[in-house]
Amino acid sequence: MINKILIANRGEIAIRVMRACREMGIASVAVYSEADKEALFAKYADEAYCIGPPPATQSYLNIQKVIQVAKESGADAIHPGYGFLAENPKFARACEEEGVKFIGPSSRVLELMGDKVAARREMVNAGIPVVPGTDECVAEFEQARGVVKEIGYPVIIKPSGGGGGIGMTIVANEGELAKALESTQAIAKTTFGLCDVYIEKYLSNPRHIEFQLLGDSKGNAIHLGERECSIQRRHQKLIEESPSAAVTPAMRAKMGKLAANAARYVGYEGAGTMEFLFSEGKFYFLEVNARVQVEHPVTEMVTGIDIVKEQIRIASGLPLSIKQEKVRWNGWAIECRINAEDPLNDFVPTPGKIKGYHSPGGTGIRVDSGVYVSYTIPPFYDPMISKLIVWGRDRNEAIARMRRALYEYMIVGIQSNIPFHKAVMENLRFVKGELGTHFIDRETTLLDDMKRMMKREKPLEEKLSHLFEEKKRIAAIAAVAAVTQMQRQTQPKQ
Ligand code: MV4
Repeated sequence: MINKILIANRGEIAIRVMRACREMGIASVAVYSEADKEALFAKYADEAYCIGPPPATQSYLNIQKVIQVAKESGADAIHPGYGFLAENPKFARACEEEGVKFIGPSSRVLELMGDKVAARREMVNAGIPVVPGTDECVAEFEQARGVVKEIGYPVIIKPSGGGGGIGMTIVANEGELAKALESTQAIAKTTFGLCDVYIEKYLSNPRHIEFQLLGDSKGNAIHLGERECSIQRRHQKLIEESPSAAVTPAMRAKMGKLAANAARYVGYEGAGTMEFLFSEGKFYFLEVNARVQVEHPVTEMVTGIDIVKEQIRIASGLPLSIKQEKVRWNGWAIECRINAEDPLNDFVPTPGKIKGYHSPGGTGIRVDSGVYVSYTIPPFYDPMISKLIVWGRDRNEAIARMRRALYEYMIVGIQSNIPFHKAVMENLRFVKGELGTHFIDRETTLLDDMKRMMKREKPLEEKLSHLFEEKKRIAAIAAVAAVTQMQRQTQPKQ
């Protein structure tokens, strides 16, 4: 049994994991960088150790140091969260060799899923539909030409060591092919240390839909349904929901079963996500994310299953706590990632001191965050302030609740992307569920809508400004009354 877990991460996800530990009677150990001495997660843990200077390469990515602290503190297991070392097969292997349980899949599975060409091939063998394309790496121009002859333009060239969109090149015609192949190989080499690339048919404006999976050490694997993550900007997801408005119960059952079978096929242990593109009613496998994801709470809200607890149970050698037939999906959940960034200035990060803070509450609201009043968000890591998750009986209730929550959310001292989320929640196509990965680029009125809404809120800001230290710095205000004209136009029918 696991008695003590070291959390090799920071911010909201570190706290999320420690909360599960607390409920399970497991002690928690935080490791933090010099930039995170005052961070909430370092205070929340039962024990906390500084592991190095602010740059992640010298702290959160220092494999030897993290394992050393695990051993010295007597931790039986390490939870890697997401990002940092979460999908690093070298780290998982080091844990395996040092006798500290890595909470996640084996180093063998991490290696397999990290190689996108190998993962694609494995999924084909497991019976998962993939985008038409290559089943091996493409090194030469003639090879690329041969592939494209079969699948036709447009195509997309992807680095095999990549994932998450980095270094991908879209090719519209043969004139662009040679240069695109060369440049993608070069990016692959500098970014991932491997010049291997592969080619797929390019789908225009597909939806991004992913399935949550859980596999245990007894050979059981189940799915917890899908999440829709189409609202993203520069490969950063901003809004996620579960279920997806595009997925019927029959499709969910069919694809979920296929995905769970594939997890069983590769011997997947832990929580994982199978990402798909969804276009014209069909799913196409993209990649496996072998970790707990940022957006896992929307699945927890609709299934009632604590995914982090399941991860810990699985790592302890226990079977999954629930059978597939017992998984029920209830209602609708939406998550907005609240980032310290300026939506009026091309979303540049705006780290700094939070001078006033009030997070929303009430029925159906969950806020996962690692911040507090007077906390300074350091500039070294990703600028997420919190995740705001709402639950409603149906999508319209969830949207109305998210609007209400966004208007309750007050962050003073730094800019946040809350105004952007308010604009999306009032966007007609969003309300209708007409989503795609190019949603933000194509909804050209979003920025103007946002500016108009910010102007409209000005008088209410004044009304509330005495509640906070700094006048006129209120980024969001607790007045549902502010949701006036514009919101009525797009009010979903209840
Ligand atoms: C694609 C695609 C269209 N067709 N694959 C981006 C994230 C990564 N997980 C996969 N991505 C995509 N893969 C095929 N076959 C469209 C995307 C994509 C995208 C690609 C390049 C630049 C911006 C993009 C934004 C959203 C989705």
